[in-house]
Amino acid sequence: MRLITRVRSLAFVVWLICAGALLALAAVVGLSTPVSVTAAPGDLNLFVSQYPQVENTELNDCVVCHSSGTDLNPYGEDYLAQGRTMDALMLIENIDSDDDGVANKVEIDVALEPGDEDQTPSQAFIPLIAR
Ligand SMILES: [Ca+2]
Ligand SMILES: [Ca+2]
Repeated sequence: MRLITRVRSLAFVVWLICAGALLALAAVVGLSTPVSVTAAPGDLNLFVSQYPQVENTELNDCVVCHSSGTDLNPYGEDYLAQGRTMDALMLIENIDSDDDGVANKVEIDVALEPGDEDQTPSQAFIPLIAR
């Protein structure tokens, strides 16, 4: 009887150690995984509400804020940093999130991605667009 009780106690201790190790592993994996943000349908609806001119363009898509999968592009990061609201969209209109030399709103007006530095309007058209 004593032996059975000891074996059960030992099994319980081993189970506790394994469970603790699994929890520690899960915590390490969780902490080392980059934070990703998934666009809520509300974010895109908000964007299209603010900029209805993009409704039938490629900007009516996750690419506005995401570079790939759930990774945010610079515009998405700025939008997130400002609180993911209509006010956030307006607060980041006049900055150049992707550092391509053109303000976000100017790019949005011509349906180019404000978070993709490889998409920028021709420098010759910028004075006309920015009016
Ligand atoms: Ca830009
Ligand atoms: Ca751009």
